[in-house]
Formats: sequence, structure tokens, C-alpha cells
Amino acid sequence: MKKVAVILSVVFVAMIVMVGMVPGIASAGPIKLTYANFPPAPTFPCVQMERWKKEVERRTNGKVLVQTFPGGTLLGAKNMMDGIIAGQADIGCLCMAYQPGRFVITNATSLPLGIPNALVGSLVLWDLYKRYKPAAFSKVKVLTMFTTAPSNIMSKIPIRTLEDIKGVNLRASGGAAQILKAWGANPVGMPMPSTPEALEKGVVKGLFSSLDVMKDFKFAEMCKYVTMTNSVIYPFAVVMNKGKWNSLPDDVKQIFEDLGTQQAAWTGVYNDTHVRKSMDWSTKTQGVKVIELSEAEKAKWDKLLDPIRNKWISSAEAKGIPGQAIVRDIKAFTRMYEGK
Ligand code: DTR
Repeated sequence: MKKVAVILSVVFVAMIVMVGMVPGIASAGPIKLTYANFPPAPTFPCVQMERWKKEVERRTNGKVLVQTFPGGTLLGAKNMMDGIIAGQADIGCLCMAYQPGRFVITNATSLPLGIPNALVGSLVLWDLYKRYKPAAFSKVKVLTMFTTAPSNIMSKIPIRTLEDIKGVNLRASGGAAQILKAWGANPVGMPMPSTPEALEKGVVKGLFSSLDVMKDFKFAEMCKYVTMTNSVIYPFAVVMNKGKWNSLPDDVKQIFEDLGTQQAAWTGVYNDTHVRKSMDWSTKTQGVKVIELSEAEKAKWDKLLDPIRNKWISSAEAKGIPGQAIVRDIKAFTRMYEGK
């Protein structure tokens, strides 16, 4: 009897050891995911990335581990989407405005349609994505989307009137560049990480973006004027390699799905709050002056933007994209999230 028990326990231990060596049967350890981002670590796209990583690791009890790569160390601003499709990283964060022709539907949120802040912008963009499921994203799994706060002009020279902005080289991308053009500026397109050098070298006299960058890129040290225009937001997407997504267990997929809207809202609130902190720092410690356009002047600036919406609608419709309906939806979602 004793002998049988000994033999059985030896067999049992041997089985455990063998099973442990067979991949797939043994508990395979945590699922490791890489997450690439293009701007430097202190900027909002990376702050939201770290928050998502922390949430995922907590909600999965460490079953999923996320390794983050800020600062373009794994993929850069312009090859993010293709890099994720190719599997160079599992997850990537991209600014859709840097490829305006590729993300036509979601970039419609950069039209002058009066999105008032980053929270509303993020929820509107996420709803727009879910309603239209644009073909531009068919090769990836979209985890979330969000936007910046509205854009304003940061410059080395004071800009108070349309005369002041005429012919001035200002950096912007995508829909925002069209707006600068309508105001008579000379838009110079480049991703955000290239902007510090362009400002230092004098290639541009300023930029048009949300004001978080005054602090996070220290632009307040060079741009001593901010002209408040409260115009367009920039849309972002976080995408995942499709094969990698398909390989995830269902409980993990569910956690990622739950985080879709939550991460959009979290980032919207973070951006709106951070813009206020950034401007506080800029005005109090860097001597930055804020220029408010007079009502009459603002009316002139706004009027110049009217044709942009109509031009976008007709060019979208010509490509078979329902431009009219998209603009109508963006306006309706905006009103809804403003509580109107
Ligand atoms: N406004 C867009 C996007 C943007 C705003 N803040 C940051 C910080 C880091 C990277 C991109 C952005 C832009 O001008 O590119």
C-alpha cells in the first residue's frame, strides 16, 4: 500500500514538472504588451498612456503587463499606424491630424464646429468613430480616442488683428493649418516633436495648438504672446495590432473595451485641467501675455472660417463620404455633451 502511494506521488510530481514544460498548458506568465508613443514623456499623450497601463495592470491583477515607449523610441508620429499594423509595437498612440488624407471622417472633428473643450471633444470623437467605423481603421483594433483642448495662437510677436497675422509663419497640422490659412497666416506643417527646433531656428514665429504645450514643451520660454481664438481641437487615436488583439483572452478584451469610453473621458478632463495649469505657469512665471480679440475683431476671424465647413462637406461627398451627416452628427453630439 505504502509503495503504491510513493509511486503515485512520484508520477504525480513528474506530471506536474512535464506539464510545466509544455507551453500553453502551463500558466504561461503574464501577457506582455508594448505601447509606442511619439512625443516626450511629460506630454499629455504619454500621461494618458501611463494611466491606461496602470489601470490595465490593476484591473487584470497583473495578468497583463504593458511596457511603454514614449518619445518616439519605438515608433514616430508618422509611422505609428503602419507600425502597429505591421506589429512593430502592439499598441500605438497617433495624432490623426498629421495624416489628414488618411483619417478623413475622424478628422472632421477638426473643422470649425465649436467643440468647446477636450472632454466634450473626446466624447464626440469616440461616438463619431463608433457610429461610422471608418475603413481607415479596419486593419487595427481601436482602443480609444480623445482630443486636445481647443487651439490658440502662441507666438513670439503679438497678434491682435488680421493685419498682424498676415503672412506670419505659424506651425500647425491638418485641419488647423487650413484655419491659419483662412486667417492669412502662412501655415507650416510638422508634427509637434519637430516644433521646438523650428521655433528656435526661427523657421516659424509661433504655433497653433492647445495650450498644454506652453508648459510641457516649455514654449512659454520663447512664445511670450497667446492670442485666444478657442478654435479647433486635434483628434487622437490609440490602436492595437489586430492579431495581438485576437490573441487576448475574453476577460482581458472586456477590460480593454470597458476602458474605451472611460479613457476618452479621463484624457479629456486631464487636458482641460492641464491647460489651465500650463497657462497659470506661463503667465505667472514666464511673463506670457494673453491677448483677447475684441468682439468686432473675433467676428471677422470667425467669418473667414465659414467656407471651410462647406468646402469639406462637398469634397467628402465627392469621395462618397457622407460629409453632411458627419457634420450634423458632430454638432448634435457636441450639444448633447454640453448638456444642451
Ligand atoms: N495640437 C496638436 C496635438 C498636440 C497637443 N498637445 C500635444 C502634446 C504632444 C504631442 C502632440 C500634441 C499638435 O499641434 O500637434
